[in-house]
Amino acid sequence: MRIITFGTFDVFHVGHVNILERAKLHGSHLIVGVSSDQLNMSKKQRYPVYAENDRTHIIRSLRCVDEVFLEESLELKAEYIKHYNADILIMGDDWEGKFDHLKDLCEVIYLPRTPSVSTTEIIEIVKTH
Ligand code: C2G
Repeated sequence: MRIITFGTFDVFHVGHVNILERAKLHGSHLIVGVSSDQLNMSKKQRYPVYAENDRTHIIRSLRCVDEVFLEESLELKAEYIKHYNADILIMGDDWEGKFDHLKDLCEVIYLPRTPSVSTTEIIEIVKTH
């Protein structure tokens, strides 16, 4: 089974590694679409802390990850799923229901997020230290 997942993975943390490792358990090949800097700018009105080349480099270095590409637009999920021949789309449950329209293309699974860790919170902690 070929698994695909998406994310910014900015200021990489244990919640990110948990979802990638758990996603990999559903198949044999894990493909990760890393959101581009430009996509983040349009989505969150700010650039990520780590630039896209560094974020893709980190994700590519993980043992559980087989393939990495840059996600240029949120609207291209169907195209990415077809292009990479994915059987299952896996996302954290903060996206619950958001990708159900892709169920005619592949299986869609939402996994529970790791509690109490987020990039926003890490940035706040670092700021106040
Ligand atoms: N995640 C998690 N637990 C956390 C934090 C994040 O399981 N404590 C998961 C999210 O649910 C997501 C993945 O890690 O599946 C990446 O999270 P983000 O980098 O926050 O991704 P996001 O900015 O939501 O980008 O096309 C969709 C977007 O690219 C997703």
